[in-house]
Amino acid sequence: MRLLFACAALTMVGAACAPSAQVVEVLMRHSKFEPAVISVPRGVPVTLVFKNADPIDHEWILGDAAVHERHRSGTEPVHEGRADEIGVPALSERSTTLAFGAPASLAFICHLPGHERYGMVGRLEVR
Ligand SMILES: [Cu+2]
Repeated sequence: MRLLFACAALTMVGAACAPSAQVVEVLMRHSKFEPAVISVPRGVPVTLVFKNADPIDHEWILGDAAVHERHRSGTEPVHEGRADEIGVPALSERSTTLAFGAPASLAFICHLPGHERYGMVGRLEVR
């Protein structure tokens, strides 16, 4: 009961319901990610809050080279239910919570047509 209460209280102020969770806001504006480089500690849940300020849809796809190649070729157009593949409709907000067990350097890219070429790319560093 005590834990549930703590979670509810945390949720009211917009934080994730997890111990020591970090919140990182990622703005999608003018078809760019701000910030374009995100550094997070390993072993700690991180809640990423995506705010799309553009009048067009965007997405945030995190992964290794193979993941991005699949999205580039269009063989995985749908990514519902994946915590590391988030569609963010125009002028809306979405969030996801991830945790990483080991140091890593992963690209995140918007794979909607033309967006990667325009520069809608970034990098997540797990330290
Ligand atoms: Cu985009």
